Amino acid sequence: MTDTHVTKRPLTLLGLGDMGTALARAWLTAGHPVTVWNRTAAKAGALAPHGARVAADPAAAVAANGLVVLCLLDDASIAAVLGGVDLTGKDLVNLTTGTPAEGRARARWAEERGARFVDAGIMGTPTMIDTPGSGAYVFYSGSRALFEAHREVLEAPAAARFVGEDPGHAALHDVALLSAMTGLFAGISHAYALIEGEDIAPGDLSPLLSEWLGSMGFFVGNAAERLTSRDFTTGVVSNLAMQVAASGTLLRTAADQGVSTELISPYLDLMRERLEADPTRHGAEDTVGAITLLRRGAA
Ligand code: FVH
Repeated sequence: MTDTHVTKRPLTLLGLGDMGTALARAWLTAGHPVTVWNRTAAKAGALAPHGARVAADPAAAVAANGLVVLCLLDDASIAAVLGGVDLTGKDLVNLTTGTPAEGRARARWAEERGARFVDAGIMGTPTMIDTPGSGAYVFYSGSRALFEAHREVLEAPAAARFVGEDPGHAALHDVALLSAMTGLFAGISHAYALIEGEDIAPGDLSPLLSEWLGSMGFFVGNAAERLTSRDFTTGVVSNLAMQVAASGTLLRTAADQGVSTELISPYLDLMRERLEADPTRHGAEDTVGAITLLRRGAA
């Protein structure tokens, strides 16, 4: 008789905030034995009835399994939790949000302690974890061997996207997408502020805004192509000179509506700076050319 029972691989999870708890539940639901530890013990205790094994301290949690996942508040909390813990031979996966520099430093730190390391950036909220169709996924970078060895476990709560062996690149992808989202949210906030006090309900503007932002999504691919070719002028449909002239309308309307321009002015200023540097040449460009001004701090 063949034993068809497949044992799911065990893991340790340190950090049971909103995200850590969602991840723990997903792994438990998928049948993975999970050892947990959390600074506030009650959050770990709450998972015991769901099958989690609760470790008394970080050292015991790390000793329990070869795969150790971190989902803590920030990089400083990793040092607070794992300082002095023996990591020899462990596979560390860091789901804590951090900068690329922190990811690279943590990789060196792990290597010095005899551990393999993968950094990660979670693209999703706790409610999107283990929710089919939510679109949540996680960027991973660092040791490809570690990632491939644990891919099945890592893909249980959300899809996985490995973005290379530079341990800083998961965080860089994460921060790039979150930064774009920040600008998008800023623009949406300004739009809603403009209609406040008028006889236009936010709910009436909402579908128009969604539709418009969707149709402007072409800018993402257009920018990538122009930044790759460094050709900012061929086939331009809305040139920089026109866009800068039109920006006056945006600013005057905001003033008339009593709305601060603080969320949109920096981008409009950047376009104007690009134009004024060489009006004849840059005036015919796509606005993508303004991106070249942003790397002021680069060596
Ligand atoms: N929640 C979200 O929407 C986002 C989605 C994208 C990814 N982020 C990042 O995920 C990390 C964890 O986020 P979280 O939502 O679980 O955060 P909290 O609920 O605030 O839980 C924080 C956990 O970290 C523990 N902790 C904090 N400082 C220390 C410390 N010095 N020593 C030990 N543990 C520490 C905290 O413990 P406790 O307060 O329960 O005792 C929680 O377990 C994060 O990087 C997000 O940016 C989430």
